[in-house]
Amino acid sequence: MSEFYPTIPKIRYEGSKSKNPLAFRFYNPEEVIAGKTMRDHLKFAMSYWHTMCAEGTDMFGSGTINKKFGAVDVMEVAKNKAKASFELMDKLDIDYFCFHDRDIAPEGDTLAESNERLDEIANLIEELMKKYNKKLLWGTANLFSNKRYMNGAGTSCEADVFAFAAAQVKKALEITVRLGGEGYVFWGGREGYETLLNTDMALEQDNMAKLMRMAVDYARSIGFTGDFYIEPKPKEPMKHQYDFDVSTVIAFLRKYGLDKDFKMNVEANHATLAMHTFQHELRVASVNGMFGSVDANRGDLLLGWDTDQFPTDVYDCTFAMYEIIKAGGFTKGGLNFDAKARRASNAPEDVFYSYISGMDAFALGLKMAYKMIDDGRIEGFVKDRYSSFKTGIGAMIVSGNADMVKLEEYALAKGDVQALSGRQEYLESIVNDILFGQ
Ligand code: XLS
Ligand code: NI
Ligand code: NI
Repeated sequence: MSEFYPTIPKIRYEGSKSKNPLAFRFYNPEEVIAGKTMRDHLKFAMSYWHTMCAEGTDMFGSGTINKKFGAVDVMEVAKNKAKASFELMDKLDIDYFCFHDRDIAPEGDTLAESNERLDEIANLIEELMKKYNKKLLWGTANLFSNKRYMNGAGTSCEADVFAFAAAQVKKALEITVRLGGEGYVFWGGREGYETLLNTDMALEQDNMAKLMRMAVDYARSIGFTGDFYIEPKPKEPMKHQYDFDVSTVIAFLRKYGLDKDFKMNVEANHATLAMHTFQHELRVASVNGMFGSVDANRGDLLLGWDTDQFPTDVYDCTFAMYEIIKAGGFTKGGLNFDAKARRASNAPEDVFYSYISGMDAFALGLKMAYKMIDDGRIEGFVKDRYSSFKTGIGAMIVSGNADMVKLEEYALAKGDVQALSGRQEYLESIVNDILFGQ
């Protein structure tokens, strides 16, 4: 069989001394850490849209990266993309992938034609999954590219558009179930508004919740046992998106009684767009019992949009893995590289260098996060910092046995109290010691 990446060999672990750019230096899939292989801890996934579809277009220029895979006819291109994607996953030893309906098959002139095309490509993907032993982490519907969704999909001001979106979600769910998907994602790209002058926010949000309820009910009725996720993002493409950040989404889910049906798919670059850290968003999801999956990437401090760069910052990866481990690790979720090579990184091998850089960075993050946990100094410090809530007046507060009168009595008797140092710099240097000390 002819290859789409003939110059790329299977990428193998060669250890940190290797200078081979087409090798892993830190990601050793079968290495066991805390009772689990790195492969199972990290559950890496390929994003179909960036990897197979993104051609390097930007606001000022056309594509720089050829993703036609030697074909001309749109369906032939789609088939070649499918084949190339499995070759790529095989060579990179990535077990999972994620897609939007329109990534795998181009939209037709009618919904019926689009659905037929989807079925045709899904047949091929099903075969390839068996052949290469790959799994679907999650599926989703693209409810943002077509111009019919310019005012939103589930939050559109027009019922026909809502109905069309629902039909698209139904089909995407069917394909996800058929391919054994472990999850289904809602990312509300156009679910928001540009100006309140033309927007009925209350109705839009009620309708969005209805679409989600219908989707959950339908999916369960056709045997979907995976997790549903919402992927928060504050803006882009809309000025304001309803799924702003994890906290906002949790409030939405609770308001509509959907909080037992959804978890979070947290994306690093979306966190930073919301003026949070990746770690913050993971922590908020985790403390609310809603941690699910991750879209790994990074933004650029100097740019205010979703640059979707491959994650290579080891501190970020370490703190992210620290949160993920503390949240119990991935169950049905995984680590999807929602990331793309830069526009100017346009040679076929660049996509391999990109994935290798991200996979190695997260492998390091995993190792370092366990080093932090095993070291115990950080956790010990936090425990100690809150120790006054273990006994005496603190224990009364925690158990709900304090009231305003008792607390005033206590405070009056004390006369004054002193707060303790937070020791941020000391803790940051401990982290460096754990990461780089011998
Ligand atoms: C866009 C989102 C998108 C979702 C899937 O910013 O990250 O790619 O992950 O619809
Ligand atoms: Ni994403
Ligand atoms: Ni994104």
